[in-house]
Amino acid sequence: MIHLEDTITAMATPNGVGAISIIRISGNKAIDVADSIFKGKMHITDANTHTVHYGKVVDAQNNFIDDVLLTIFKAPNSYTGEDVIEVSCHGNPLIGQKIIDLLLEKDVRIAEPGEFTMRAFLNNRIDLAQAEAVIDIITSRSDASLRGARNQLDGLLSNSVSILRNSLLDTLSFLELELDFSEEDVEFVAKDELLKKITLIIKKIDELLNSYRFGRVIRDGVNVAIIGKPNVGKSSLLNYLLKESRAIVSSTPGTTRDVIREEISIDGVLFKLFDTAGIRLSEDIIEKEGVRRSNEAIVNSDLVLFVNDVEQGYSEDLYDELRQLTKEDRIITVMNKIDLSSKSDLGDGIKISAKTGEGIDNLIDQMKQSTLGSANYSEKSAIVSNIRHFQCLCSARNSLSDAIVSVNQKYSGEFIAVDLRNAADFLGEIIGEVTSEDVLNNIFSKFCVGK
Ligand SMILES: Nc1nc2c(ncn2[C@@H]2O[C@H](COP(=O)(O)OP(=O)(O)OP(=O)(O)O)[C@@H](O)[C@H]2O)c(=O)[nH]1
Ligand SMILES: [Mg+2]
Repeated sequence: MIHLEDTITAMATPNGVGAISIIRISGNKAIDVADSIFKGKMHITDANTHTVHYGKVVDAQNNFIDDVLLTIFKAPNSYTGEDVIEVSCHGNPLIGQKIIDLLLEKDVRIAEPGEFTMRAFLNNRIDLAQAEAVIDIITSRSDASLRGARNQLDGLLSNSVSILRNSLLDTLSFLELELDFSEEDVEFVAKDELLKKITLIIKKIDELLNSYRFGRVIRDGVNVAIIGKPNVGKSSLLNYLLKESRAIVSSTPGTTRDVIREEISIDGVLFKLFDTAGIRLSEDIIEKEGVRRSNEAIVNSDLVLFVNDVEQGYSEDLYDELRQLTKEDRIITVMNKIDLSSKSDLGDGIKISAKTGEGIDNLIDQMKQSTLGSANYSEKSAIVSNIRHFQCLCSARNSLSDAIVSVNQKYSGEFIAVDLRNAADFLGEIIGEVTSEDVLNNIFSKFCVGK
């Protein structure tokens, strides 16, 4: 249940020792409650919005708890749109907890995870896609994902979706008008005009859908499995990419047994590298388990670097195995150890030496190309990066396809109207114009308490 009338509080900073901790209070009692535990030069009930006040927090017996700075944001100009107080105290969890305990004695309750942001949404400070961007901003681990989340919080996706939805609602209202006059057989919307409009909206939805692959890569990074037979130089390649000697390299085949996970950033995009055990038939229990984990890494990867030793040649049989576990366009074939080879024909694939570094730039280009493609999105492009948004767009698109069938089959306007209404509702779900409480709870429960 959503209780907007409660005043809520939580630590807004991580639990632990730091220079300062911040406690947030939001709701219509926030200012009164804060005033009741605060001794400063003036009562903060008399203070202006967006002002900071120095003073002491004291308990009911006037015992000193800490000296603090208290910041006031009066509704509606606050994060949640309600009266908000932020108390900055010394960064000792004991102090923060004492202050929260004092507040809890005063008809204030602890906030649920994400409840501050949920209130910002319910009070129309931000829409749902923007609220989801807040969690992405907090959890982003690469420059690219941070930029993507910022773009979403700035409303680029929301605007695109709103424009499409409004244009659908416009069309729908004409159609409904026509239905009202159905007796008189007037046509407010010419059917070919209607088809044109729907087709145009589908095209725009497709553009958004197409941005998802890019958006997901930007947001979540790219899982890259380094796969190959034993001793081909997988761990050497990992080390070269990381510019450090992370994995053990040796001339003994079967050196790597477990999956080693490391991250690199290429052009601000996070690539999560998984160095794996060389794949071969083995009776050794540990090695067998290693191979099982290698296969798991393949299944979970967006990209497979299929490493071969040029001297031993390309392993056709392993490629066939790979193809059982992943799609062809996810596999980059790499021919390693070119420094050792005097062959003139080194076969297909990207030729590298994990020892000298030759060809690695090429490989990196190919990794970028395979995941980002020729995507040419600017800072101002609306990009879909969230699977929920992607699914809503797919559903909207399906409803619009149904609408086109209805028009072509000359079904009554009511059928077309239902399809258009569905499409508009699916678009509305993205920005939270149409949303169930379950969806909201599901989204906001992923937040941390205090956000
Ligand atoms: N000359 C040369 N040697 C290489 C190159 N890459 C790897 N090696 C050598 O090949 C041997 C195996 O390298 P690793 O990186 O351990 O191979 P791996 O594929 O991880 O092997 P496993 O973990 O056993 O599956 C080591 O002796 C490396 O020094 C290369 O490009 N050139
Ligand atoms: Mg290895």
